[in-house]
Order: sequence, then C-alpha cells, then structure tokens
Amino acid sequence: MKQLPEGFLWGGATADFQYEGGFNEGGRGLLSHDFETDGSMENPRHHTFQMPDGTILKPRSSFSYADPVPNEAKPVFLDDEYYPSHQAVDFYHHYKEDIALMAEMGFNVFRFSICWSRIYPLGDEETPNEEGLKFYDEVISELEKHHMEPLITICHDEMPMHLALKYGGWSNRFVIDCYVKYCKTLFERYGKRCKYWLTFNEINAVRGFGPCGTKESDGKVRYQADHHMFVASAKAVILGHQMMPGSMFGTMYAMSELYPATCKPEDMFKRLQARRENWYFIDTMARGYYHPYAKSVWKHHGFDSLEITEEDKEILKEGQLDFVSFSYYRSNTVKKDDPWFNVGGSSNPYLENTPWGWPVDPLGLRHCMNEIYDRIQKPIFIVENGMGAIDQADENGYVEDDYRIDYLQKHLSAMADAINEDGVGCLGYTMWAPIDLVSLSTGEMKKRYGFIYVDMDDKGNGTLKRTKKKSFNWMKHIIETNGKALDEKL
Ligand code: BGP
Repeated sequence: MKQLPEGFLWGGATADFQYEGGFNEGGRGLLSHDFETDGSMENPRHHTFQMPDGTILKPRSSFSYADPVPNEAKPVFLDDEYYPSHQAVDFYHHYKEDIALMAEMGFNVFRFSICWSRIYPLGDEETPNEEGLKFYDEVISELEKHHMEPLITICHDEMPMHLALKYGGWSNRFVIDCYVKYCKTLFERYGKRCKYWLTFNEINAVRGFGPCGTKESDGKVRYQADHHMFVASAKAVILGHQMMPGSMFGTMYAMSELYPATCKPEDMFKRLQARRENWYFIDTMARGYYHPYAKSVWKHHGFDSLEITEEDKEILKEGQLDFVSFSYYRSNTVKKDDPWFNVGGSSNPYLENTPWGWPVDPLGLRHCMNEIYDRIQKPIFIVENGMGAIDQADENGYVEDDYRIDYLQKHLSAMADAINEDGVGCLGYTMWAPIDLVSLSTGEMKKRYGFIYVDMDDKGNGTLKRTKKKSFNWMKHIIETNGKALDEKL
C-alpha cells in the first residue's frame, strides 16, 4: 500500500533567482546570480560571469567547485548578453496565477525562497526594504487563501552581492550578524503565518556561495565559511523558536545516493569517507556538535583545525535542527582512486540516465531516507526531487511528459515504501519544480522540470504563458488519493 499518513505535506519547491525575476523592481538589490549569463549551447560565454578584465568565471555546478574570485573584482553586465535571473519566469508578476494552479493540483505546502537582497538590498544596512517585505506578504496571503502552508527557504545559494564583495561572503564572521538580522526581520513580519523554515539550501554543496562567496575555492577558508553558516543557522533556530513557538526548522542538504563502484573493500571504505562529506554537515547541525571524524575531513582538505569558539559550541548545541530536509535527484558511485570529493566519476551499469546524464535511481531515495532517519532520528522532509527533461510542447503548449510521470511514480513509490514499510518519519514531499524555471547548474530554460509548461526559451523569448502538462493531472490524482493511486498501473 502506497497510501501516506494523514497530514502528509504535498507540494512543490522553487528558488527566487530561478523563478521570481523582477530583479530591478521593488527596491531589490543585486545578487551574484544576476551576473550569470544564460546557458544556451550557442552562447560562447555559456553560463558564466564576466570579469572587467575579460576573465570568465564559472558559477558553481552541483558537483564542481567554482573558480576563485580575484579580490573585490565585480563581474560586469554586457550589453549583448541575456541574464536569466533578471526575468526568470516572472513569478514576481504571476504569483497569483501560479499559486492558483498549484492549489488546483492539491498542494498543501509550497516551498519558495525569500530573496535576501529584496529584504536587505546591500545586506549590511540597518533598515529593511518595505517594498520587498510587502511582496512576500502578498505571496503568503495568496497561499493562505488556497490553504497552502508556506515552507520558506531563508537563503537559497545566494547573498546580496555587496556582502560577497565587501566582506568575502561567509568567510567573514560579520556576515553571521547580517544573516541573523535578516532572519529576525522575517520572523517578526511572517512568524505568525509561517511554521516551516529552512535556514539554507544545499549547504553541503554551495560551500560559501560560489564565485562571490569566498575568495578561495577549497581548504580552510571554505570550511571556516561553512562553520560560520552553521553558527548562523543555529542562531536563527534559537531565535525562531523564541519568537515563533511551535515553528520548525530544517536545513536542506544535497543527498545523492552513493555506492562503492565495486565490492572491493577499498572502494567501500572510500564510500564511507566520501559520505562523511555529507554527514559532516548533517551531524553538526542536527546533532549540535562536530563529530570526531571532522578532523579527518579537515585533514583531507589540508588543515588541522578551525576557529570554533566555546560560545559557537554552545550555540550549535542549542540551535539543533528540528528536521532534516534534502534534495534527491540521482545516485553516484565512488572508487578508491577517485580524487577526494569528486564522486560520480564512474558510471553505474545498472541505471539509466536523464538527458543531462543524471542516473535515475528511485531505490536510492528509499535508501537515503532510511540512512538519514536511522542516524539522526528526527523527521525528514524531501524538499526537492524531480526530472529535468527536454519537453516538446504542441502548438497549444501542451506536453505529453510520460517520462516525468514515470520518474515521479517510481520515486514517490520508493518514498511511500520508506515511510510505510521501513517506518521512516517523513513530513512531506515538495517536487522540484512544479513549474518550468531556469536551471541552476546550466542556466538553461530547456532543462524543464514542471507540471506546468512556461512558454520561454533559453534567451528569454516567449509569452510566459503557463500551460498544464500531462503530469499535472496525474500528480493531482496522486495527491487527492494521498498516494494511494501510486498503486495504479501507469
Ligand atoms: C538543486 C538546487 C535547485 C535546483 C535543482 C535542480 O541543486 O537546490 O536550485 O536548480 O538542484 O538542478 P538544476 O537546476 O541544475 O537542474
């Protein structure tokens, strides 16, 4: 039986710079993402930052590190370039229509991120931007109208550009204060209406927010930046619990399934070590302390210790997460001789890949859910899962996306088995992304995930018209039966 427990949260997930647009409206400040060019294949500057001296820097992609940034250098806008975050798919002006469509599918939760620079355009000023706050007031009111619970990501792979350039992003302890001030503003304003909060998105993958976050690409600076994010998150949890009794906090982790490439003991051991690059983040934030193996992780990155004060330790202990949330798209394999933290090098002969080469592995999701729940014993929340594909829309914008239905049917079934058969406590599932939006890793529009098609191409041409795909009604049926329909044959 695939039916899920009563009260299970069903919904979709989005991120502001991929979805919202309105980059120069309502007093919003600039983000590093605003300087990323589009990812269309014919663009020679394919999804990069342009520096004033002509240097090209790459934004982070899921499993590779970004290039280091020359001190204080600011990327530039070029007249002949298209920058996808500026318009994205214009949730800024379509939020009512989009939320109504999601409600029609039966969502009872909607995950979105608040754009930090919409609230604090620079990040270090004292007064928030009222217009920015108002925009999210309206979004939340719209969700309430449709009985949807907001699930808010406070910081989705971004920060105001000014903080990145002036202070070196999270490598600077001062940014913790800026983040906590931002959180306090959000809790004051939205606290009575919002119960579920995520302090960061994919904190184990962003590592200081790419090119504009830290000035070094690996090593101690990066781990110190992560430590500052851990403290910032814990402070937000403590403050949130005080200001909003009953609120629940998670942080979101990128969690692919990870296999040893063979059953060779050395490959298996490498798997343990590589997995610790995930546990390092989850353990510290969900259990509230650095596990002894942290030292071996640091050693592999070339240093022995971090600046962790006694006060930091107290804060981590007090500010433990209430639940663990994660994204799951694929699995990876690792073997002894793979470079440190470069998993995914070997292919898996047992799995098929998406058009973007991501192995499709539903059982891996069930395994990850068990693995996290066994270890942390706090509720989990799947806050991203979905399939990026090339959709062929007909003249009306309709897409027969059977491949997406197949992907979701298998992953949702695996999730239901983890909950019903294995006893995993899971609060909900928010699919990435219910509506087509700009891809984070490639900057393309062509890599589509949605139940809803958006008429727009990689260069931003199109009417932005929203059209339901075949998967829209399929998902509606799954939700209205609370998962029971997963047992039906496709
Ligand atoms: C996660 C991010 C999302 C989202 C998703 C899909 O890493 O949290 O922002 O984009 O992956 O990835 P992509 O857009 O690269 O296909």
